[in-house]
Order: sequence, then C-alpha cells, then structure tokens
Amino acid sequence: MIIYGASMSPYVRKVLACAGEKGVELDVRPIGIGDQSPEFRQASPFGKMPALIDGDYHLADSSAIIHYLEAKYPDPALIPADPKLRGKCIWYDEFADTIFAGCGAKMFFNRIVAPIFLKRPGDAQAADAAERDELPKMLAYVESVAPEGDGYLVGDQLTLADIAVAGPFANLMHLKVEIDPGRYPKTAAYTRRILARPSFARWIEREAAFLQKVAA
Ligand SMILES: N[C@@H](CCC(=O)N[C@@H](CS)C(=O)NCC(=O)O)C(=O)O
Repeated sequence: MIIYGASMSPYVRKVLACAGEKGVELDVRPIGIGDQSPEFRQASPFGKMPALIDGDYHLADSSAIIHYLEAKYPDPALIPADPKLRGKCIWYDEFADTIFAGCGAKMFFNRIVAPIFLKRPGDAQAADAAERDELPKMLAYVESVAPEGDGYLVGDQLTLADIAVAGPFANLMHLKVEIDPGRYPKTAAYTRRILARPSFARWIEREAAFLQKVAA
C-alpha cells in the first residue's frame, strides 16, 4: 500500500501513526506541496496530501484513508463501535483536522513550510496572530478534555481521537512553541505520552533531524 505525503504534515502523520498502531507497513513516498506526479494527482484530485494507492484503488484525505485502514485491518480497533464513543472519536478527529489544524497551519506554514520548503518568506504576522489569538483557545479546550494519568480521550483505550489531537502538537514542538505545564498540565503530559508511542516517535525523530539539518 503506497502513501504519498510528508510526515511533517499532521494529516500524513495521523495516517502513518494509525498504520503503525495496526502494524501495517506502508510504502511511504515523500512528496512536497504542489507535487505534480500523475500517480499522486490521480489519487488526490485536489493535490492534497496524504493520498493512498492500494492496487487499483485510490483514496485521498487522512480521515477517509484511516476509515479504509480500519475496515481492512480491524485489529486493534482505533474507531470505537459504541455509538457514543464513536461519535466523540469523530468529533475529536474533526476538531483536530479543521479547528486545531487551521490554527497550527498558519504558524507552521508561515514559519517552516514557506521559508524552508517553498523558499519564500512566510507571513510572520499571520503566524504571530494565530499563536497569540487562536492557539490559547485550542489549548484551553484540549486542557478541559485531556485525560489524567494513563487515560485516553475516548473510552479506555487508544483511538483515532488521541492520534488526531496529539499529532499536531508535534508541529508545535518543531516550532519550539512550549506547552506551559503550569497553565496546561494535563495537555503537556498527555500529548508527550501519546507522541512518545513508537507509532509517532519514529516519524517525529526523522522530522526533527531533517529540520535540524536544514537549519545548520
Ligand atoms: N482534509 C485533508 C487535508 C489535507 C491537507 O490540507 N494537506 C495539506 C498539507 S498539511 C496539503 O496537501 N496542502 C497542499 C494544498 O492545499 O495544495 C486531509 O485530512 O487529508
């Protein structure tokens, strides 16, 4: 199964982490934003990563791909069967993909993607405004729902909710935006614990090494 995309994207990282939790090896083909290769474009009609190719089957969008993986490799389940838990799980995935990522993207795109990958200046003011005006609301929300101790967001086991919500915190780490443990103690501990799982850590380490190399 081929996945097109760079793990630095929270959407791509989310798919890679879900596959890792399921023990599914993906053939990851790293691409940059705006990639024009016909194979990628066929799988992702609007040119957004990630995209999946499985034989003659093509699929775009991280959540769609994760639902495909969940149906094809049901163990361990990452999307609960219970109606209430499933509803919550999908809410957290949506929150992460639209509300949280919308804020994070303004920071990550303008401070890292534009200058490093696209070789053009980012909009520093837009990034600063997102950090100042939007991020505190996101962190306050995550703090209000983050589990204590060894818990998870939904039910009593790891689900897509944890993978979706914790994943973008890796981008904040790359941006060197610290989650103040005094103000957001549950969020700081919970996201650190989820991102330390091997399914995330292997990718985040590579991303950090890459960013360190380009900065040097
Ligand atoms: N809803 C999509 C969003 C994917 C997305 O926006 N990916 C970004 C990278 S983080 C992208 O490919 N952007 C390129 C573009 O918009 O042209 C998903 O969950 O996969």
